[in-house]
Order: sequence, then structure tokens, then C-alpha cells
Amino acid sequence: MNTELPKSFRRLDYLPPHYTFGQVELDFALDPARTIVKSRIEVIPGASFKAGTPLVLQGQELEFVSLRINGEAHRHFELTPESLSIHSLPNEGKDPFVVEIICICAPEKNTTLMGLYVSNGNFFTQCEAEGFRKITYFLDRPDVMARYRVTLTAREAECPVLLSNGNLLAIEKLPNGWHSATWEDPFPKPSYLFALVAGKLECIEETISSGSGAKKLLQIWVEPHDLKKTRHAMDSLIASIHWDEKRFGLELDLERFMIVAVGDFNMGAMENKGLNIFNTKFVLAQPETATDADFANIESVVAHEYFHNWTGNRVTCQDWFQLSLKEGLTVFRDQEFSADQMGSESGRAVKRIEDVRLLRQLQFPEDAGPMAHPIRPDEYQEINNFYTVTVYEKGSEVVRMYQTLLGKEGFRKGMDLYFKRHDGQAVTCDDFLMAMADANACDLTQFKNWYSQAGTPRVKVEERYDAAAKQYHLTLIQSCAPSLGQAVKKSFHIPLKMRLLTTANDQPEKLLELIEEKQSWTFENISERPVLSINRDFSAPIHLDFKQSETDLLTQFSSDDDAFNRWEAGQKLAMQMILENRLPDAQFIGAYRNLLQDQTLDPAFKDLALTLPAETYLYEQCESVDPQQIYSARRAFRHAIASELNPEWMQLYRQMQTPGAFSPDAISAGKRALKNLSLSMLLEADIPEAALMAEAQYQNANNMTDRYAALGALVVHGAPQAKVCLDDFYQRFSDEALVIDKWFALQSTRPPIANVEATLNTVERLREHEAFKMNNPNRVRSVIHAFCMNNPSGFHQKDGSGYAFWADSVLALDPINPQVAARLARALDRWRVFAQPYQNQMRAALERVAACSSLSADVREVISKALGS
Ligand code: B3K
Ligand code: ZN
Repeated sequence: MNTELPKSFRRLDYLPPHYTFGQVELDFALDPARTIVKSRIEVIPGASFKAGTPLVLQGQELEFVSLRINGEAHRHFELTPESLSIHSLPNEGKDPFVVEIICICAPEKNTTLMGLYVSNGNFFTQCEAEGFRKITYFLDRPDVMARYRVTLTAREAECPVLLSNGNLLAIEKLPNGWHSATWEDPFPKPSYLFALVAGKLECIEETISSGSGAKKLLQIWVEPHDLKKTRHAMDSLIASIHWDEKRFGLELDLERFMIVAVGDFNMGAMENKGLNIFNTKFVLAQPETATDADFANIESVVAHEYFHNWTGNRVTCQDWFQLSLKEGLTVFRDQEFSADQMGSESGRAVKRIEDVRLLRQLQFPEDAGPMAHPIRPDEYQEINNFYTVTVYEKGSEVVRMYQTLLGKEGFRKGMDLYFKRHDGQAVTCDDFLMAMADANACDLTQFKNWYSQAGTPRVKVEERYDAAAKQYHLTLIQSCAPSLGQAVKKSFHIPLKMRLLTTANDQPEKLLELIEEKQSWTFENISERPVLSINRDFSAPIHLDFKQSETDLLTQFSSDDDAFNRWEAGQKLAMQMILENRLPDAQFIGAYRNLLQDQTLDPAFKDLALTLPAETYLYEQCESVDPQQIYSARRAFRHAIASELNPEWMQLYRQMQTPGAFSPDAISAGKRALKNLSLSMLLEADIPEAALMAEAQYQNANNMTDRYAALGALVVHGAPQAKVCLDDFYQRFSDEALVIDKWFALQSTRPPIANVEATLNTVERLREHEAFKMNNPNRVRSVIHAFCMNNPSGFHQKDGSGYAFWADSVLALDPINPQVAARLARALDRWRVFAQPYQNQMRAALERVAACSSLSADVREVISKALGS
């Protein structure tokens, strides 16, 4: 066991920098084995400068070559594996001075995909959060904002394309087949937004006019064979640009905006100024290779990264504890954008339901587990572990609550003031809150608790109807379970949209603000016992503790005018029944039937209403989780819906066809979703012809959504046709990396089925497959993460074999790519809530990983927090 205490960083230790940077000039001689990086930096005393303070630059895995100050060789420095400290500065550092450094890095050896690396022969960078220090020695912190001029030099035959942030100043031919390009970014930025790309790439481009009439060049760069898959990303980018002008008055500020796709990438995408770098998964789409979900994800990720240009880049974070300042806000913006793209009110509700499902499946468990942290954390060991669903998704819910409390116009006023005050600065979450408060002349002091307290608040509902007085009394009581370092929680400011549902339909929607621990409201002139519809549209990210009769839930499920709560009532009913190991009764089946036959409802809404709560969300409702029991109860429930509604599924399967050319629009996608749910239900119900229908759909599909859904239905239900179709799928798409990822993921997430080999055996075989690559994050995620995180019933085996596989995989991945390994390490976070023997088996696997002495800081933090050590 490594006895060295891990280093922790604390929010309250923040100090402004001793020095800051003016102009930065970077010169790269690109070579996969040895890239020479020359920097010339104007250094200026910073806010906490004291005469004589050394200049301490961060640097990692670099070969130092030389240092000059004001043009002279400088010998007074000290090198460690993490830093370059420069002493004896001219005039004790009181006047600006120029530092010139030459160093060397090795991009082709860089498997961490942080800093400068090579993917399929091309050069890419990833600098957020602290990757720039792997490129050169620097003040690698977000509150040091500088102007960059970058020259890239490379052999033209190997790197015909040379890109960096900002505007292109010059291209030059050089002797011996070399060439160079010089780029300048007019906006000061922190080092984490730096990017370069070089290699054999091609682009599609468009010129558009922005709101003020300025011409903007938009480009999407990909490997040549992928050019035909870039149209959707370009359309999404154009739509995002127009939306941000219209909704927030924010214009694109550069002459040119580029997106580049790369196949080896740790996450989804990165918002580098003017040069966004994307995982291919979130750029490339054509109907034959991408599903409706892929099309929708591309639209939202393109929008997200584009929106960062203002929320993140023009106004950035003072320090990494403030990450949610840019991420929560930008997720909120992309969610609003996607909702607007849905084109209808019910479409908006579908988007809202999808976002809330994700929050509850992933963020609620995080908020109740060993990695729980407030959206603005107070402490971290490795910042890369804090790009979490809490910072992003809960962060977005917190931003949404401002809008709920202040109204759309009030929120816009707050945004306007935020940019007026802070454009060009690195700021904090408090600054954002103050802009919202000041622009609306309101006191948001208590709202700050959302930033400082971890855990999902619980709101208990008590209601009483007084028929004689025609009064309805409502009491709400809030609480929040203790979390590490926070035994007692202060009350949150919780906005709750509510409406009393009555047969007369005479009660308006209201916004209640729960501020105290306990608050009561009385509603007058209520002539019958109402059904309470509360937390409508999921106005606050809370657990609602509301004991409702099944009759009331059925009423809501069939008639609540808030589409979110209508869906929610169905989920609650199903959840209660599954947890009590019950099957849906005749009334519930009847309600499902009515819903499926209701012509006024969107197919996408029906699909969501008939999709059961995820196993991981069900786990969160249990004191002691028996994963196999939950799996069986949920499966039996699903089987009952499938069988009881058999004729409806058959009818929907026919009605929801989308003949003609493929279009990824929300209406068509919703029809396909419901059709494919129907197909899966027909297989679930063991209808003899269902497997043949799936096989025919697989063979005849003109798009990936239908082909993949049919294949999935065959595989998940263990149909005899599954093998032939899987083989065919592999052959058909063997040149399409993203489709082969789907082929792997489908097999890794298959639940256990009788007469089919255990999923773990399949996964072990897949790991040996010739197309499996441990260095490629997408491939690793489609096999290992998919099995350990998206296949609960396959993973949680009584003999602990799933956990042993997990431990082996974490240990094998960590030396290659700590970020990808640390993500996988999180799969056992909730081990303490599991029943035996699972719990002990998980602890043993965690301890085995903990015993490795060479763990990265990333994995070490996750494992030690899980074990509570
Ligand atoms: N800001 C990046 C995430 C960087 C993650 C670094 N480990 C993508 C995004 O949120 O838009
Ligand atoms: Zn982001």
C-alpha cells in the first residue's frame, strides 16, 4: 500500500497569481517522436506579487532545453518533475520581463490524451484542465489570461493542415518540404483553451452572416473519408449560432470558427477558443451509421461547445472549484436550445424528461455516495475527477432554478449584467449569483446553499383537505442527509411549481418558494378534494417524499396537464410495484393502454411513459440492494406489460412506420422510438413471429436507428437469429469505428438470458477481439465501461466475477490512461448499499485495486474515497 498522503487542493486556499502573462508566442516544430516547443512570454507582476518572489511554472513529462530572460541565458532555476522555478528575476520581478523557454515533448508516446498527442497519425491537443503543462512550462491556471500567437511548423506531406486558435495570419513554404502557419487569437484566454491540430484532414465550410452582418467562416475538419458525415454537425452549429443571438443576444466574436473530429478522445468535446475539438462520436453522422440518439447528441454537444464561447471562454473560471460556473450554465443553455429545437410543447416535455432521467440515474447516486460534492466543491485531489454529473447536470438544474424564480426575462437581465460586469475576466459562482440578484433587485443569499452543500434534498409533503371549510392545507418539510464534512445542512431555497388538480379544472399553476425547514400553505375555495401536482416540470432537483394513493397516481398518469408529472406518476406507480415485487394490475394496464391509444400524445412521450425506471434508480430507493432480485422484478413487470398489451404493440409497430427518406427530426425519431419499443415488447412477450419481424427489420432498414434496434431486440431476447445478424453487422460496418463500438456495446450490455453464455464470458472474449484497442477510449468504454456501468444484472454476480473483471480492468487501464481508468473506478462507488454477498465481494475488489502502489492520483482518489480511507 502506498503510504504517501495524497495532495489535496482546497477552494479556500485560493490566492491570485504572483505573476501574470501578457503576450504569449508559441512555436512548434511538430514531430511525433520529439516536438520542439519554443515559448516567448511577457511576464507581468500579478495581483499578489511581492518583490523577489520566484516565478514558478508548471511542467510535466517535458524535456527541458533552455531558458532565457530578457534575451539572456538564465541559470537561476530549479527543475522538479512538476515545475520550473525561476529565481533572481530582473529587478526582483517588479517590472515586466520576457521569458523564453525551449522544451521537448513526445506526442506519439502520450497515451493519456492530455497535452499534445498523436491520433491516427495526426496531432491534437487537450489542455483542460491541466494539460497545457504537458506541452510547455507555464502558469497553467485559468485566472492567467493571455494573448496567443502560435506558429506551427511541420513537413507538408505529413501535415498539410495546420490549425490553432483565432485567425490565420500567414502560411509559409519552407525548405526541404516543411511549411508553417501562424495563428493569432485576439482574445485573452487561459491556457486550458489553447489548441492545435495538424495532419491530413479535410473540411466542409460555410460562410454565414452573424446578427450584426459580419461574415463568419465555419469549418468542420475530419479525416477525408468522413467528409460525407459532417452535414448534421454543420447544421447544428449554424442553428446554435442563431439561437444564441436570439435568446441571449450573444454573437460569434471570431472571423472563423472550426470544429475538428478525432477518434481518440477522453470525453465528448472541448471548447478551445475558435477551434473546438470533438470526439468523432459527436460530429460524424449519416443515416446509415448513426442513430436518432446520435443525431440528437451531436446537436446538443455542438451547441454546448459553441455556447462555451461566451459562458466559459469570454467569461471564464477563477479556479477549478468554480467549474460549474461554466459547465452548469452551459449545460442549461444546451438543454434549452435542444428543447427549442423540438418544435412543440410536448417535445419540450420529452427533452425535460430525458434530462431528468439522466440526472436521477447518475447524479442522485453520486450525490448519495462517497464522491458526493457540492456543485462548487471545496476540495479535490485530482480535478479531472470533478467533471461530474453533479457539476454538470445538477449545476444545470441550479441555473434552471434561477430562471424559475426570476422568470425568463429576469434571467436574461441577470445574464446581460453578468457579461457587462465580467467580460474578459476569470470569475466565481458568487459573481454569477450576484449578477442575477442585482439585475433583479432580489436577495439570493439563501440560494447560495445550493453551491455549498452536497446531497439531494428531500421534501416531505403533508396534505389535508377540509371539505366543510373548502380548504386545502399543504405542508412541506425539507431535509438533506449528512454528507462527508457536512453533518448538518442549512435549508435550501426550493422553487416548487404546483397545481391542484380538480374535476372543475379551476386552479391555476403556482410557484411555491420553500425557504424554511417547514412551511404551510392554505388554499381557499377548493370545492372538492384535489389531487396535488407538485414539482411540476421537475422545478427543483429533489426527492419528493409524497405518499399518494394509487388512485391519485392513476389520475395524474391519465390526466395531469403537466407532461412531466404525468410521466412521473407512471414511473412512481411502476417503481412502487416493482419494489414490492408486484405485477401491474388491471387498472394500471388499462391506463397504459389508454395512453398508448391517445392520438393527442407524442409517440416520443409514449415511449418514455412505457419505459420503466432504470435499475440504478431503483437501487437508490432500497435500504439494501439485491441487484438480481431487482432485475427479476423489473423484468417480470416488463414481461407483463409486453404480454397484456400485445395487440397494442402489434398495432403500434405497424402505425409507427416512417417510410421514405430518413429524417432525424424529433417527430420521426419519436415514431421510430415507439415502433422499436413495440418490437422489443413483442419479443419480450414471446410472440412467435416477433423474431422474424426483427430479422426482417434488421435486413431491410435504411437507417442505423432501425437496424440497431432490431439487432438489439434479437440480442437482448436471445433470439436464434441474433448470431447471424451480429456477424452480418460486423462485416457490413467493419470500416466504421463508431458502428463497431455499437457492436461491442450491444454485446457487453446484454442482460443475462437462459441458454446464452454468461455476459462476462462474452465480454472477456470481446476484450481479446482483434478490433479491441485498450488505447482507444471509445472502444474501451463500449466494452469495459458498458459492462461494468450499464449492465447491472450482468455485472453484479454473486461470485464476484464481475468485480474481479472490473479490478483487473482498472489496473490495466490506469498506466495507459488515468482519466478513463478513474471513470471506470467509479463503478463500485455505491458498494455500501448492496446486500451480501455483493457488498463484501465489492469491498475485496476495491481493496485489491487500493493495494497497487503505482496508482495514478486519479484512480487513487476514487478508490480511497470509496473505501472511506
Ligand atoms: N470542458 C470540456 C471538458 C474537459 C474535461 C477535462 N477533463 C468539455 C465540456 O464540458 O464542454
Ligand atoms: Zn462544457
